[in-house]
Amino acid sequence: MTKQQSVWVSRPLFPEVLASLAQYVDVRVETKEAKRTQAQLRAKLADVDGAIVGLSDRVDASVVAGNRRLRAIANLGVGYNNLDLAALTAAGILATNTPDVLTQTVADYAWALLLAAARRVNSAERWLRAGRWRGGMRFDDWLGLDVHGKTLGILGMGRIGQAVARRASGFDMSVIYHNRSRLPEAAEREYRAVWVDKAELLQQADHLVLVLPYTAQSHHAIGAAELAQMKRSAVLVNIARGGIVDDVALAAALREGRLAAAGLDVFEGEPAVNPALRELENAVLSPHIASASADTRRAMAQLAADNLLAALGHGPRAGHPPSLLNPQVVGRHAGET
Ligand code: 8YV
Repeated sequence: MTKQQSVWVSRPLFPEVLASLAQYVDVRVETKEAKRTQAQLRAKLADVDGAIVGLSDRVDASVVAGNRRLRAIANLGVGYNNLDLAALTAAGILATNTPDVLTQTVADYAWALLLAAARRVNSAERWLRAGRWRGGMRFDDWLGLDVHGKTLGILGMGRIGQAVARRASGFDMSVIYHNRSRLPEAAEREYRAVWVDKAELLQQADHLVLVLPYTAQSHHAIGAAELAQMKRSAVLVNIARGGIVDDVALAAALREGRLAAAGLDVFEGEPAVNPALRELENAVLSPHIASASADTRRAMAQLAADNLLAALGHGPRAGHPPSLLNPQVVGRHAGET
């Protein structure tokens, strides 16, 4: 049976998720993830009603200009700096993301990076694999930094920041955070988290985790000046977005011992990674996998599919996508047939 609507899926997804889409719409799936130009994206979206896109797909005004068919864009991620939300809204295109389903998994991963960077896990493993553990290891080799009992700083205290904070109590840590808006008192009590200004956060944190969205305002929120305010013994963890940290300044600070270590899951211009960072033993690097547990990636994909189907008028939530970013568009289509 030919279905009336078509959707484009910009990368391979779990078969069961694709099957749930295919119940209602024709599905065109790419066989591999690729970085596409604006012109290529524009062509892919030219004759579909909706699409599932990811962070490498930059859907801006040039991509949707003149497209009279496209009704919905479902992003595979909670962060949506790859979407020009204002342009999509102006064009009457519904946009959705995948909040909540990844919160705990990403918070777990922040701790994985923090512990690995502080305790030099990756560097030690490389050394062992290279066959260098031949006995005679010194008692004062491989000294790392303690995590328990230290001060955890969190920049950005949304859902993921709060999940990171909650985990700190098991490590008997003090928690300080900076966010545009303070949490309600009850939440601060629950996480034993104290709001401080950004300068104090930088100066006091033994371990600093970045969990803020990437916007024009947060570009290089951690640059040379901010790194200079941090303790030389501090560990920096970025699970948020490349571009929040000035990678050149960070590499210099790590190389010159002005910062002890870093755990980085995101990079400016990824998948390219600054070669200076790749050379550093005190940087733990991973390829943007904080949300990549089997359960969570499945849940993200299913949520994106559910969002898309609902936006296109199908399924149990028809007309009401669970995680809609621009609800004002819904009203605009009311009355249309
Ligand atoms: C990515 C993320 O979506 O949700 C986000 O904002 O950054 C991640 O979950 C995922 O890694 C795919 O690139």
